[in-house]
Amino acid sequence: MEKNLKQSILYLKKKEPPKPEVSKIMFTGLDNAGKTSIILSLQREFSKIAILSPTRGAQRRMFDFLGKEIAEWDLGGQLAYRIAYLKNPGKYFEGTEIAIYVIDIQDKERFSEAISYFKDVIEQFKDLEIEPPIYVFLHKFDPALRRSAQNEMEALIIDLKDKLKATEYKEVYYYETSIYNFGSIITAVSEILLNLYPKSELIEKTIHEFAKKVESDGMVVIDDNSLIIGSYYKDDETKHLLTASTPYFLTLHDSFQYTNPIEEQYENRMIVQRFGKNFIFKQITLKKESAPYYLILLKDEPIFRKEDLEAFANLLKEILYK
Ligand SMILES: Nc1nc2c(ncn2[C@@H]2O[C@H](COP(=O)(O)OP(=O)(O)OP(=O)(O)O)[C@@H](O)[C@H]2O)c(=O)[nH]1
Ligand SMILES: [Mg+2]
Repeated sequence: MEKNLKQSILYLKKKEPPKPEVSKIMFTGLDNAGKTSIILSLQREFSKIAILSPTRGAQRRMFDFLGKEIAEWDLGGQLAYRIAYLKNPGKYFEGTEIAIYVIDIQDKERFSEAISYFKDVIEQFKDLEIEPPIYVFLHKFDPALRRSAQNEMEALIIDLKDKLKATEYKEVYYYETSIYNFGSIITAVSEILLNLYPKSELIEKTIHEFAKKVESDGMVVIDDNSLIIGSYYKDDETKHLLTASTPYFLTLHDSFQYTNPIEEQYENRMIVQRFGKNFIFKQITLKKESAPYYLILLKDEPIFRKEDLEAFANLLKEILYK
């Protein structure tokens, strides 16, 4: 089994030499839609979300995703800025590889304005002769709202989708998100970014094999930006348990590190027991001086063999860095 995987890695390495180019990901939408909050929650900067003010103009951040450089653009959505972007599309929209269009679904009064700006954005893409996929985040679909007004919200969303569909833009995809359901944001952004990454299937396979070997019901591998780079889930319930708890494990890990810097030689592991299962959180460093990755495994027994983990980490390293 493992041999096959190694062969696939070798094959892939020959087939696809690494491309060091930068991918531009643009967050856009009206002011107050929640773009900056989404970005900050991925960075686990929760305290900053509470005191957020409107973004001024275009804010850029560079980060690394699986060895690929990502330029993340957060386009402040206040009207004056939107006008400025549309006047100078070359500066703001040029080179967009992925667009994330955020709509506040709690703000019905502004749906028509959101649709109108969506149309403006695709006009810019047309003029620039680019066709990036647009991922529409139907945002602020909070857990409380899901409980109290699920049907009403679903109806609104169907209507919104119909209107966006009428634009006949080729690639539009939808995600329902909320910062109060961090799992929804992590899952959406991870899926979107993994599309950029040709090796993601191999990572998925490697995780699958390891999970089976250590008899785990489910497992996620997360990078330092809270993004899931691969996962295995026995069933939907396991998926829900793991994606819902992932951000909290990361936050807890952050806070321990903050109060008590963990030294390399100590084993960096947390075990939480819940529902008769063990959640094992483990940090792994694949390459010196680069950001760590994190594993969360759901298992009956809170143990696995060190050799199995090492073999897994080595395979992952092969895929990501060689
Ligand atoms: N209920 C709820 N509120 C949210 C959610 N996400 C963001 N907010 C709130 O929405 C407000 C606006 O969020 P921002 O992230 O600043 O919005 P923005 O899209 O960046 O706005 P501009 O920078 O002006 O374009 C803040 O008060 C957030 O706390 C969510 O999922 N649910
Ligand atoms: Mg903002």
